[in-house]
Amino acid sequence: MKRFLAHTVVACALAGPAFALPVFTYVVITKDGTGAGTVASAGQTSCSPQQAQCTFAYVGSNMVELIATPGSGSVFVGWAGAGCYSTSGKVCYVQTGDLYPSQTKQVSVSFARDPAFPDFNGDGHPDIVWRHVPSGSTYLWRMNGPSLLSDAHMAPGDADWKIAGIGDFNADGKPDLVWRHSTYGDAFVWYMNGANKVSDDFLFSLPNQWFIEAIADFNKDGKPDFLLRNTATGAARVWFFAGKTPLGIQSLFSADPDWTVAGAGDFNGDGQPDLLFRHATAGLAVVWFTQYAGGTLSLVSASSTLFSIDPAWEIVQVADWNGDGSPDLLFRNRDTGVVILWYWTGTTAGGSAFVAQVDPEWEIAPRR
Ligand SMILES: [Ca+2]
Ligand SMILES: [Ca+2]
Ligand SMILES: [Ca+2]
Ligand SMILES: [Ca+2]
Repeated sequence: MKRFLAHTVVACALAGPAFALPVFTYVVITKDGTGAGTVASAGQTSCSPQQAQCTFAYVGSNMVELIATPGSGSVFVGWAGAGCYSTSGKVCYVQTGDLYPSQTKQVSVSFARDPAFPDFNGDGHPDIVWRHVPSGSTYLWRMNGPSLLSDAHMAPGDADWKIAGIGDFNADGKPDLVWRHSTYGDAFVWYMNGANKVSDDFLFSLPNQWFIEAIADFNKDGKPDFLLRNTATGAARVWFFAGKTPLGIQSLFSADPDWTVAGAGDFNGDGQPDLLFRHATAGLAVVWFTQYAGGTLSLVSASSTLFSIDPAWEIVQVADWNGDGSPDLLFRNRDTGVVILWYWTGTTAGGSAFVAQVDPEWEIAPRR
């Protein structure tokens, strides 16, 4: 036996002065849900969005952190499995063992597709929908970050019909357009395949003083919901939908109508869309974090002021443009037509990029 070991690689390991069998904790990470994301851990190769399962190996008796980050167009849902000693938001803590034999711990992480993500060609990058205000004609810009890839005509349009929202209402992974009649308040959804209309459905009819301020999945059922705001009173209601079918409606807040919701996005990374408020004349911006519990959506706390800039710079889209799991802000100067992308990590500002300058006769949809 001794002679046999002497001729193997194993013998080298066994012959060392600190004789010990290496003991590992293998953490098997399984990903589920309709979305995608990465899992990373200090000193380990990360688990890419394409991998459905990964295994990390750890030595020793430690508490290690697994950090989940949703990919573009996805949101983090949660951790499960006996392998997590505890969890804190997107982090799962795993206690590694030091007793022979090596052990395996199972955890699973779930990511869901964000039904409000405006990616029309499925490349993981948000795109821009332009509407010519005088004629209603609509074009798609397929984007790669701030760079235009290609464009396509979407709809001949009608000046009376405005695009009031973008969201995936038939759960085929492709964003659809919500149209609203500017006089009668009727709302229809156009199911889209990229830039092409496939079919449509009636959604609702409400007086136009109730306008659609944001579309997001507020109750985490994977289906887009409406944030409706009364222009006169500032009252806000959330109307949950299952595709084209209305579910319950609830009050959310009432605020000075000068405080508008510029968009919804998950600014604290808990998977729940938050509301970005902007003051129409002062230009201040603040995030209110939301929580959905017991069948009710509520605003739980506010961030400090994100920025205060000239309100001529309007926020026209809130979406993750660089794939780091945190929403970024697309700004448009209503006077010059310049479009700028401003990257954010949560509520911390990052760099910016010039996108385009387009005649202000063209608006970035949706607009009120
Ligand atoms: Ca769709
Ligand atoms: Ca929903
Ligand atoms: Ca959130
Ligand atoms: Ca981002």
